[in-house]
This record gives sequence, C-alpha cells and structure tokens, in this order.
Amino acid sequence: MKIAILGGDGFVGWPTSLHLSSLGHEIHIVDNLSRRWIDTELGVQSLTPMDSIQERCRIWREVTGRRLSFHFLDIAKEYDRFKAWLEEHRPDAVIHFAEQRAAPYSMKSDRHKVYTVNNNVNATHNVLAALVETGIDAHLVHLGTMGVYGYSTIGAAIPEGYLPVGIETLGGETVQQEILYPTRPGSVYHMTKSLDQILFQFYAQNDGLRITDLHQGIVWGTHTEQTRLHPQLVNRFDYDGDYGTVLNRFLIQAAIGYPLTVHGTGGQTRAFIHIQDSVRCIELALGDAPKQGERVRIFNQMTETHRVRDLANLVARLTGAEVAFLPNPRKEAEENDLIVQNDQFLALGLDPIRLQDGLLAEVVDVAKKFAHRIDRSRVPAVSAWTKDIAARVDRDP
Ligand code: NAD
Ligand code: USQ
Repeated sequence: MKIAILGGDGFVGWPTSLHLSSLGHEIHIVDNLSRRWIDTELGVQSLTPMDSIQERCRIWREVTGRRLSFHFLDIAKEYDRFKAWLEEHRPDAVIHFAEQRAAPYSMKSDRHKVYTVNNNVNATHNVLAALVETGIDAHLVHLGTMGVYGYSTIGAAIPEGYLPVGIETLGGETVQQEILYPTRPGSVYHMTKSLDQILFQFYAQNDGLRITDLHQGIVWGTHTEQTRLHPQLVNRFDYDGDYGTVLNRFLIQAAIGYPLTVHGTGGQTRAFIHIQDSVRCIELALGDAPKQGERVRIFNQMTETHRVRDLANLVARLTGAEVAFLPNPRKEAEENDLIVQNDQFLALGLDPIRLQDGLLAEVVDVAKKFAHRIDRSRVPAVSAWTKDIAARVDRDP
C-alpha cells in the first residue's frame, strides 16, 4: 500500500513509519516539524539524540534499502497545499498522528489552548474535507485517546467507542440504539480528540469516508524492532513536565536519582500500551478497513491498566528510587478505577506485551545512557489546570 503518515516524525509516528516500511509499504511522512519547534519553545530536548528527519530517512535507506519520503507541510494551516499533495500522491491509506498531543502543554496558557484547538481540529477537518474533495477512497486511521471517555468510576468496562442505549418512544416501546460513548475530556487536548470524534461521525455518514479511530492509552517504552537497527534511527523520548508521560518519566527519574513525581495520592488509574504494541495495533487496524457506508470503527488501543502510585512503587522496587507525593497540578479524580474492553485487537491477533521488569530496566538503561542530556530543572510538571490550582501549587513547597 501507499501510506501517508501525517505526523510521522513524532514519538509514535516514526516507529510506525519504520514498521510499515519494513513490511514493504510505500511510506510518505508528512510533518510540519512543530514538535521540534515546541522543544525549542520550552527549552527542552528529547532524552535521545534525534537526527533531522531527512537524515533519519537517509539512514533507513542505507540500513534496509527501503525508501521513506518526507514532505514538509502543515496540515492545519496549508489546506490547499495538502489537497494538492493528496491529489498528486493518491495514498491508499492515511494515518493521522498530526496533532498537539500533550495535555499539560494544552493547559499552559490561553495561547496554548487556542493553538491546540486550532491545530488539532483544523488538521483533522482538513484531512476529511480534502479526502472528500479529491475523491480519494483512502482508509483514514486516526490516533485518538482513551482520555475521551473520562475517568469517573462506573464499575463497568468501557466499551470500544459505542454505548448501547434503550430509548423509550412516545408509544411506550423501548428502542435500542448505539451512540458514541459520552465524552468527558479532562484537558483542552483531550477535548480536541472528543471534537475529532464528531467530525469523523459526520464524514463517515455524509460522505462514506472509511475511518478507524484508535482510542490509545499512554504509550511507554522507546525502542521497537526497527529503531534498534541503527543508533541514528533511535526514537524520541520526552521526559519534561509537559510532554513526558508518566511511566517514561518515572523511569528517567529513577535513572538520575530524582524522586518519582506522583501527583496527589497517585490513585489515578490509566490505560497503557508499549510502543512496540502500538505500532503493531496500527498495522492490524490498517488491515481491517471498514467498508464505505460503515460507521466509524473504534478500537481501544491499550493492553493493561495501572494505578499511578502502583507504577511508582514498582519502579522504586526495581531501582531503589524514592517516591514523592506532590500537589497535583491537574484537575482530575484523585482515585478512579478503570476497566477497558480491548477484544477487537485481541481477536485480530495482538499478543500484548505486559509491563515486565526486563522492559522497564531496558528503558532505565536508555535513560542512564543519555542521562548527561537531562536538564533536571525541566523535570517538574508546572502547567496548572486552573488559576486556583496554579496559586495553590505555587504556595506549596
Ligand atoms: P508527537 O508530538 O511526538 O508527534 C506528533 C507529530 O505531528 C509531530 O512530529 C508534529 O510535528 C506533527 N504535527 C503536529 N501538528 C501538525 C500539523 N498541523 N501538520 C503537520 N504535522 C503536525 O506525538 P506522539 O506521541 O507521536 O502522538 C501521536 C498521536 O498519537 C497524537 O495524535 C496523540 O494524540 C496520539 N496518542 C499519543 C499517546 C502517547 O502516549 N504518546 C497516547 C495516546 C494517543
Ligand atoms: N502523572 C503523575 N506524575 C507525573 C506525570 C503524570 O502522577 O510526573 C499523572 C497525571 O496526573 C495523570 C496520569 O499520571 O493522572 C497520566 O498522565 P500522563 O501525562 O502520562 O498522560 P496524559 O496527560 O493523559 O496524556 C498522555 C499523552 C496523550 C494521550 C494520553 C492517553 O500525552 O497524548 O492521549 O496519554 S490517555 O491518558 O489514555 O488519555
């Protein structure tokens, strides 16, 4: 297949590009490199040294003989260029990673909220409008988030996207319907993914676009089979207070002797998936495209759930790190349970990688190797969800 990978220079997009290229697909990475600019804005850098995207593609060619094409383009701001690009390349599938993906970054200030909404909602809508206008019947695979469901404890498993409801008619009969699971986003970033869902629903119904939305949990780890092939193919690894995700942060903190930064009681339960499984799920979803006229296909792309304080204790046991319970800069439930259905990927043959000491230790080793690149002052998470929380967190030692 000819596959366009929008956001293919990012943490999940890069290993996905390599994985699908190694399977023989023709890969076109489309990216505006905004993630690299945000590193500059924040004064941080990936733990792992990343080469330019052009250099990464050159190395891949050298190592495997396979070609990756890179196209510098802003999906959100350059609609006409993007439409012309699609018209010229006519991909069989489009994988859409090209959004601002950090919840803390999206809550930093009003400017960051506005940027996140403009970038994410426009990027998604531009892709949809351009597919309709060009008449390209590509399968669109979007990376969404488990966070659209919210984290209120309901004592029932979260289904894959849709909720069956019985509605009583005026005649007193009960009619069964399936609706999109009600969204309850916990940040402006997560809210944009909720908005994306409505855009998908409309375009699938109105124009027959074939769309798969992957509600992904928190991705951890760094290497995949392909990124290991050469030091310059290494994946990015975010550790800072905005972009670093919880488990990867705990692992680098352990590596540099920084107390593990648990927010609040650490009673938050979240869904997780290893980066290797993430790229495998995308491959499986690609191979199982919906038909024209079918509703949006939604998968829960996660393999296990964990409570934050349990993860901290696990990493502490493994490495001897200390655990610090800090005031929570976010507005979120202090304690929640989470049960998630993920039967569809299991049925397609996913054999999940579970959190295991070996893999955790491997990430700590990566962190130790590049520890000299870590700026400790960028480790704390300082982005507060509300002005009240900002004032409170500031006063706390
Ligand atoms: P990332 O920030 O590392 O990568 C996103 C890429 O998209 C970057 O290379 C960026 O430059 C590019 N991009 C952003 N806006 C663009 C635009 N307007 N035009 C062109 N390119 C643009 O993020 P990631 O961690 O690789 O996540 C990829 C996707 O997966 C995101 O949509 C995210 O919401 C979703 N996701 C990520 C995680 C996770 O834990 N990392 C978990 C669940 C879902
Ligand atoms: N947390 C800590 N300490 C830290 C960092 C985070 O206790 O140092 C807590 C947070 O308060 C939160 C939980 O850990 O309760 C998860 O935070 P996170 O930053 O790992 O994850 P999140 O903000 O939800 O976002 C990440 C990705 C996002 C993706 C989402 C999947 O950045 O792109 O959509 O995970 S999910 O969480 O399933 O919605």
